[in-house]
Amino acid sequence: MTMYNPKRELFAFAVVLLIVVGFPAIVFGYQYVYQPRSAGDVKVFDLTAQVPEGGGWQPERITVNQGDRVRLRLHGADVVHGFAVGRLDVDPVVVRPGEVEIVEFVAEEAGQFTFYCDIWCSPYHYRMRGMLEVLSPDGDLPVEPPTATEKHLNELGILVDEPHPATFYPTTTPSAEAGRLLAEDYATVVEAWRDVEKLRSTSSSDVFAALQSETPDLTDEERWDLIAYLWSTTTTPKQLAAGKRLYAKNCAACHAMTGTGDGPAWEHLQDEPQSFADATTMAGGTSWIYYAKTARGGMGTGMPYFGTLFTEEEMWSLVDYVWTFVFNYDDLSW
Ligand code: HEC
Ligand SMILES: [Cu+2]
Repeated sequence: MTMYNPKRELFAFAVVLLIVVGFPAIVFGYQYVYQPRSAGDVKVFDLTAQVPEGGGWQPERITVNQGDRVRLRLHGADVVHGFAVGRLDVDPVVVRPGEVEIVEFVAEEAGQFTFYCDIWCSPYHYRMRGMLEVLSPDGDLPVEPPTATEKHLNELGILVDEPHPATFYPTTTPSAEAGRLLAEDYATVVEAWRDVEKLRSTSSSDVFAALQSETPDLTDEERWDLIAYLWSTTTTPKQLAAGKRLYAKNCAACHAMTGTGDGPAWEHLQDEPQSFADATTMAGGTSWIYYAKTARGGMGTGMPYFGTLFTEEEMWSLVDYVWTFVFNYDDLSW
């Protein structure tokens, strides 16, 4: 005969409890705690696009894991906006009021990526930025290696905000093609200057000063043609075309399509945008100064920063393009 054993009943109860509660807990835990850390999840986010005065992007920060497929449902709340992500291969889309746009991509690279509006939507349009964080498999957010700009600013002590009036500047528009023809007769001088890094860290005013002694029998105008040619050797037509596209979308609202600094948005700004067509200041600055200013932005001047939006190649295409307001490359045989 069996005796009622309270101990045994307790044991049976514990076993049943373990099966009933424990098993789902393990499955649930695996799926919801462990699984999202592994690659290949689909993460869906609703993102509202609104002018910065109305709140900008909501939410402003999105965090996913490396390898996740990210699906963004973009809701247009007020006016037409554009959605773009810097340094990622994601096609920009237009977000219209009252409509929902879907953007989908795989977050292949860990790091921080700025998403922004690429359509002029308000005087404060440039504040319409948010952050996409992609965590590495161990849950870290990799620290970005210092960019070329930061290295250069620190090592060479580039003064981004100092005025840089030129000692020498052209009074007519120098022609790169005229300079190219002259260059054939001044091969040794030209060869010594044909160094991209040297040309990017020297102002054209300083190059002119050096050419005064290196090419004593040229006129000032001819020296400037030679400089326009030297400047053209730091870029390519393809780079300039890319620079022009980026400029039209991101810079022209303030700096104007003509480079003269009086784009439609200039009156909302703290300071007047620089005129890239003004050789008296442009010739006094270096390409590195213009790169650094574009990357870092101004200090409370209204000049936005673009360093987190564009790749280094895109940044240089912009700087190269800005020089076309000073030098004429139009009829150059490249
Ligand atoms: C919202 C207006 C605005 C936009 C957009 C803008 N800028 Fe500017 N930018 C300014 C203002 C204002 C200044 C002058 C004050 C300063 O230097 O900080 C300036 C100055 C500059 C300078 C310094 C020129 C010098 O002589 O030192 C560079 C270079 C420049 N901008 C490049 C760009 C490029 C390239 C873009 C587009 C990718 C751009 N800016 C977009 C407003 C703007
Ligand atoms: Cu906008």
